[in-house]
Amino acid sequence: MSDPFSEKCCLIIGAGKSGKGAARLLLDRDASVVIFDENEKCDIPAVRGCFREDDDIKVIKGVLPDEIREKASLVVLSPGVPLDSPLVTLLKEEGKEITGEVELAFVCGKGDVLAITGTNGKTTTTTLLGEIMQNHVKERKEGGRVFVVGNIGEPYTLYSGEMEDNSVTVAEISSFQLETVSSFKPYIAAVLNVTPDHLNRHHTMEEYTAAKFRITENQDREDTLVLNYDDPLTRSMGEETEAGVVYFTRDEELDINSVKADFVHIKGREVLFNDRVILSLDEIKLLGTHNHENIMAAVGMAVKYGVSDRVIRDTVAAFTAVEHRIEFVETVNGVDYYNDSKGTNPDAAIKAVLSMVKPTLLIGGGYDKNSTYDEFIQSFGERVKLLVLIGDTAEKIRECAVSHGFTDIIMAKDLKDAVEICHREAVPGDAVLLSPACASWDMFKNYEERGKLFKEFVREL
Ligand code: UMA
Repeated sequence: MSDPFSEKCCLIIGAGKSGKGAARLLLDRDASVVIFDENEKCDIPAVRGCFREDDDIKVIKGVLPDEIREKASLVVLSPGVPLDSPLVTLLKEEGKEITGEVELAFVCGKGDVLAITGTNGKTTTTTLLGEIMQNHVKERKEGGRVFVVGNIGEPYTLYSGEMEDNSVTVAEISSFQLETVSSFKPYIAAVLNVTPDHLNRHHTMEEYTAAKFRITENQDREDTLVLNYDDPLTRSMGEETEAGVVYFTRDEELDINSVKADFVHIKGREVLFNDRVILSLDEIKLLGTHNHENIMAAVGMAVKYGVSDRVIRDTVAAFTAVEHRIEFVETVNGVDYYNDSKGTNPDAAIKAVLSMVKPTLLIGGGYDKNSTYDEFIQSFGERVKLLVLIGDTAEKIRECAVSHGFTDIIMAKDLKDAVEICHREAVPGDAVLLSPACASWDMFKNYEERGKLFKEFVREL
């Protein structure tokens, strides 16, 4: 059978990681490729430099010439491109075949796909499950490679071409990526939680939740969907999916036999799959009770995949925090510094705040995603002693804090200034936490850059 992408004219929108990954995949399948980026500041030679000289690829920025648009027979959207943007609307009106980077990767990939979505906890759960699967394939007869891809930062398309039938792909999938799937069908999927985020893109919670549900839309009874029973939005997905359901819950009072599904749950200090003890919470190194949910989700997925209890237990016990997620940086003058740059929405930042055991100086603020900050401020309790604000949302968060009676606030010029203010104000025994409750895009390329700079500034103190 001929390759459906061979000699196709493909237009990729967005010259970021996903756009480049999709381009590589399509070029390797003999397509001709145009990458278009709407940002006038896009560095065309740098993007072109990511490819071989003989690759059939053009890079264009600014305004898309009509003839390129007309010639395109397949359009691939990067996750950051909204489906209601003027360009996408025009392409839809013209009847173009439009797909997303994850859908393209799935169609071109091979092997088993384990996919994780949810507002928070995706990166930790994906990384943990990735390590469990690495240890699993090392031991099993058929071997195979494990790919940990997706929203976590490694574009899925970059690896699809390397996948074999015995490959295992562990994919972190965002709501942006799910908006453009059509045949994506993970063997095992998880939706960890759904709380308000990205409402500037999805407009309403209904649309955002519907995007998350798309992770299971092609699953059938041979597949598994792991869901958080304690979150009403994810719990109700269990009634709508065709897949077999595994719930996880932190509610020790819940009678799991009253619900027709498998359960991962906690009894005392033990994590169980139905009646079977898998591991003890005393063995884990991850900070914060919210991580119990991430561990339970990974356990549910791994058990359903057939990983041995021993491999699951040993891997979870050895697992430490992922970069940028309540990551311990250094102790300076008796003050502990934590980098939670991945706290890109109020709910994630609340989890970080609640994990702090010392009086905390909190650095917050960033890009405005139309979030509200009341619950974030209310979570401070006695823990947060000073709030240092940066970025576009600084004033909005300050007003919200003051309306809740929290007035120990300093407005900083930038992240470096915020770190220096905390260094000046903290006393031995305090903690400093960067957990902005906002995306980074007003001041930084992404949350990784924000987190790395934070660590640099701390190490310079
Ligand atoms: N662009 C356009 N037109 C638009 C929008 C963007 O031309 O309408 C261009 C921008 O000018 C830019 C490029 O598209 O040059 C960026 O594309 P992108 O925003 O899709 O970013 P990528 O570099 O491809 O990174 C994406 C994910 N980014 C987003 O979803 C915003 C990364 O997730 C992911 O790691 C990467 O693919 C690999 O899969 C980041 C993220 O912030 C971490 N995700 C959000 C989150 O976790 O909250 C969803």
